[in-house]
Amino acid sequence: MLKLLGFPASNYYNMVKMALMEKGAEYEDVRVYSGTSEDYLSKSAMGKVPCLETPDGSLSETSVILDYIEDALEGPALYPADPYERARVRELVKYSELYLELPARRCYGEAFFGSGPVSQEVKDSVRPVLERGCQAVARRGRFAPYLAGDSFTYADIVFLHSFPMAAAVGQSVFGWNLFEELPQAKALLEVLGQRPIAVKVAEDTAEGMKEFRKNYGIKG
Ligand SMILES: N[C@@H](CCC(=O)N[C@@H](CS)C(=O)NCC(=O)O)C(=O)O
Repeated sequence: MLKLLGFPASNYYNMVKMALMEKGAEYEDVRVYSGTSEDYLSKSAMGKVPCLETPDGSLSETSVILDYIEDALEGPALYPADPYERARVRELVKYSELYLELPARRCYGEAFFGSGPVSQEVKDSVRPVLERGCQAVARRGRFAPYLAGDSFTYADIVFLHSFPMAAAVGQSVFGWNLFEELPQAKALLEVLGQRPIAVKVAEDTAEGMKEFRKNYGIKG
């Protein structure tokens, strides 16, 4: 059986978990917080969460795992069949990952974990990337009603677990409302947030966040 290694406070873990749930896949949930042991590095070489153990071996890197899920598992298609449309979904996945989630992540310490303010240098490099990331998603997204068009895809799964984090960073670190940069996000997040699987993942995340804070002695 597939094993998903990670923890529910991780937005990347949640992307893979949501994809597995959307596919109706059976999998074992294995709690891993820290990826520094030799055993874990042999499965996820950068030590990052999530990791998916498959019957053929382990995989890391969320977008790679999502591709594997699509290729290997039964269930509703989460990529369009058409090659160009499929690539377009991957493009939107990359925009969310590289230009929303990753820059915002540099400020997570300040935004979520009370670990002191990020430097002005970091702020100066993060803000323009987030701004352009929002503009790119606004230009290339279709919002009809899903990000890539009329079907729910991996672009939605990755956006759902990237934009809200970036928006929270925007608000708390920059006093900046990212929903003004990407006004279409509000309706999209409402549509996505109503999916029963999204509701379940959000509930588990709230619980997982408490566990994570307790484990790491984080207040708040
Ligand atoms: N590029 C990775 C990013 C995953 C990631 O950053 N995971 C975080 C948890 S949300 C993590 O493992 N952080 C620990 C670390 O970076 O060493 C992916 O796509 O899966």
